[in-house]
Order: sequence, then C-alpha cells, then structure tokens
Amino acid sequence: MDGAFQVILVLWVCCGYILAEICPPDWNRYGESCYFISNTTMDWYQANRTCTERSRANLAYPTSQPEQDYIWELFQNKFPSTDLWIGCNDIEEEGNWQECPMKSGTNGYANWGDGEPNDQYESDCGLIRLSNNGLWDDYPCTHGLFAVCKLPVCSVRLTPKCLLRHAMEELEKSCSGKGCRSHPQYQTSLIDNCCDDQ
Ligand SMILES: [Ca+2]
Ligand SMILES: [Ca+2]
Repeated sequence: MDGAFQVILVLWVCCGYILAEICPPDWNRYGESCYFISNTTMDWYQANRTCTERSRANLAYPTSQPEQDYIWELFQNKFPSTDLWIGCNDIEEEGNWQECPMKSGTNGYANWGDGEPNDQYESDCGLIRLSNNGLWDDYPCTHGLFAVCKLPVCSVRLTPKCLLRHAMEELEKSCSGKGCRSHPQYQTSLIDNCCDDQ
C-alpha cells in the first residue's frame, strides 16, 4: 500500500479527517504554491494591491529557473503578446532591488536581461519581458500590465461531515478566506479550521 495513502487512511479511521492541500478556484498549482494571472492590466502598485487583497497573496517573483519557466508558460498560454509585472522593485531606494537580486547567487535567483535593470525612464518596477524571451526588465511602475500573484497551497482538514456539506469549490473558497499553511499570518495554525464550524 502506498505510504501517503496509508497516512490518509490512518487519519481517516483514527481521527475522522484527512488533510488536503489545495489552491483556490481559478488558481494554478505548481509545487507548494498557487499562482493566479490577473484578467486585466494595471499599474504595478495596483497589481501589488490586487494580489494582497486576493487571498492575501503576494505579487510573485520567480525564485528559480523552473519557477520562472512555469510562470512564463502560464502567462503565455493566457496572454501571449504582452509583458507581466513581477514583485521586484527599487521604489524605496534607487538601485536597491527588493525581492530580486542583481545577479543569481547567494542572495537568490535573478533573470535580468543584458544591461538590466538600467533605470531608463526612471524605472523602478520589474517585469517579465515578452520581447526578450521572458528575461526581466525594469520599467516605470505606472505602466499598465497584467500581474501574477503567488500564494502557498492551502492545507485543509476534511471530515466526512465536511465532505457531505460542502462541494469542493466551497471548501476552496473558505480555505482561501481563512488562511493557508506557511502564510506569515497563519504560521501558528498549520491546519486551518475550514471545516470545524460544522
Ligand atoms: Ca530604478
Ligand atoms: Ca530597463
């Protein structure tokens, strides 16, 4: 018997619940994270707010080449002819880039195009550039682009009563509203109580 299945079976028989890791509706899962591409364009500040207000997510920034490739493919499948805001910025201090290091190394992953970021036109916000095969560029934050939000997968406790009372979509909605595993606001609550109000 598969090990993961054994754990689920033991939880179900002994404790009356199973654990499930899910993403909210319309989000896409990759690894331990969920991703959402906005349906409209907006400036970088609004993009950042949109992610925060939407399930308390963050404006995503790739932290590895596989994640960069996943986000880029996800975006190209939805909007194949434009650029995409990511969370990198040097708004607070020119040249001091938040979230995205200047070069890949001990500070993390970087994917800047040649000569970028160059602060042309007083550019303080990072984007994935269509015309440069997805390499990063800096651009004025007031420009209107799509946004990519990122959220840790939600860990929910499913009981038989819960499963009877809720459709999966409803579970996902309640999960996205109540907290997610590893999210800074919920680190003390590794299992949220999506179904504990039965
Ligand atoms: Ca700048
Ligand atoms: Ca630039």
